[in-house]
Amino acid sequence: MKTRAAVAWQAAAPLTIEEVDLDGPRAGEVLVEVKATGICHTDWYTLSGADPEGLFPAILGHEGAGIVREVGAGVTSLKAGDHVIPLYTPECRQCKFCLSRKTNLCQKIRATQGKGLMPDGSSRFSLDGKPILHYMGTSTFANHIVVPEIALAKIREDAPFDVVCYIGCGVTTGIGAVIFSAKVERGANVAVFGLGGIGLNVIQGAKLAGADKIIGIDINPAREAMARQFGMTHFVNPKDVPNVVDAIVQLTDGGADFSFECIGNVDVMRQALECTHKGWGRSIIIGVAEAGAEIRTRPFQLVTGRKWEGSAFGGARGRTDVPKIVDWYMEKKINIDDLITHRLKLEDINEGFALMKRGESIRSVVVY
Ligand code: NAD
Ligand code: DAO
Ligand code: ZN
Ligand code: ZN
Repeated sequence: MKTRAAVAWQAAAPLTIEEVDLDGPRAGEVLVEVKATGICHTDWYTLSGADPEGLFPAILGHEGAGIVREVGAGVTSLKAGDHVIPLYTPECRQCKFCLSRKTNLCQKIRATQGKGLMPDGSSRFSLDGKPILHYMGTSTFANHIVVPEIALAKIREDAPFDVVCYIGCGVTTGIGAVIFSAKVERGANVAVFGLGGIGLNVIQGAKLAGADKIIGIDINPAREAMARQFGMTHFVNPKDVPNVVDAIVQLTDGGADFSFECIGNVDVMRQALECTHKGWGRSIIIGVAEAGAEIRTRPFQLVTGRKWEGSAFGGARGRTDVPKIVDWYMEKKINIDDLITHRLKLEDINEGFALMKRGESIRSVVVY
C-alpha cells in the first residue's frame, strides 16, 4: 500500500512529506494506522545528526497511537480495529530480560530495531524501490506502519489518540520513573532537574505517589508556573542561587530522598546525585547525554549511601503498564491535556521541531 510519511533523508535537513510504499505485515507483525504522534526530543536528537546511531533515510517518530488495520500470520493478541500504542521498548514476555522481572528492557528484537529494520532483517518502507529505514521500531511519522505484535500495547477505545499518543514516550518515561523505577514513597522529598516534557511528568508522578516536597529546578523561569500546576511545591532557578546543591539540601533538611535528572547534562547529573540525602538518597538519570559523555562524582558520595541509577521508558513494561497509564488519564488521575501545547498537520511537522528548539512547546502533536 501507499502511505503518507515525513521522511528524514539526512541529518540536519528538514523532513519532507512523501507518498511511500509500505509492505503488508508478515508473520508476527501488525499493520497500524497511526492517528496521532507526539514530537519528542529524541526525534530531534537523531535528526540533528548528534545521535551516532542515527541512520538515514528513515521515518522517525516514536510517540504514536492508532488503530490495527491488519494482522500477519500467527498474531494472537491483536485484531483489526483494536486501538494501540506502539512501543519502542517491546515486551515479549519470553526473553531472559522479560523473564528476569528485574528490567523492562526486552531484548527480543533489539538488534534489528537498532539497525532500523524489522525482526526478519528487512524494511517494510520504500520509495521508488529503495528501502527507507524504520526508527525505534515505531516510525510514527508515517500514517501507516508495520510493527511486531510484541511492540504494541492494546488500549481502551474511548481514549483520544491526540492525547494518549504522548503516553508512547514522555508521559510514561516521567511518571513511570517515579512509580515503576524509583517507587517513590508517600511523604518523600523529591528534586526534579529540568521541567520540560519529561520533568513535568516526573512532577505529576511525584504528586501521584504522595511526595511531600517536590522541588523543581530549571534555568527557564517560564517553566515555574506550569510545574506548580502539576504539583511542584518549590522552585529553584540555578541562576538565582550561589549553589543549587546547597539550596536543595537546605530546603529538605539534609537532602532529597529522590532526585531525577531530566535534561541530559552530565554536570547537572552530578548536582542531582549530590543533593540527595546522605545514607539513603537515590538519584535517577532519565536525560540522555551526548554520545561519549561521562559522569563524575567523588566515590565517597556512594560510600556514604547515595545511589546513582537510571530509568528507560519509565521502567514500564509496555504491554502491561501502558494500558494502565491510559486508564489513569481517562480516570483523571493524571493530566496530559495541559502538556500538549500545539497540534499540527503532518505537513507542518518541521514547525513542531522549531517550536521545540525555541523552548516554546512542551509537546507538539501531529494529528493525521
Ligand atoms: P526539554 O528540552 O523539554 O526539557 C529540558 C528542560 O531542562 C528545559 O526546561 C530546560 O530549560 C531545562 N534545562 C536545561 N539546562 C538546564 C540546566 N543546566 N539546569 C536546569 N535546567 C536546565 O526535554 P525533555 O523532552 O523533557 O527531555 C529531557 C531528556 O530526557 C532528554 O535528554 C531526552 O532525550 C531524555 N529522554 C529520556 C528517556 C528515557 O527513557 N530515559 C525518554 C525520553 C526522553
Ligand atoms: O535495550 O538497549 C536497549 C535499548 C533501550 C532503549 C531505551 C531508550 C531510552 C532512552 C532513549 C530515549 C527514548 C525516547
Ligand atoms: Zn521520546
Ligand atoms: Zn522480552
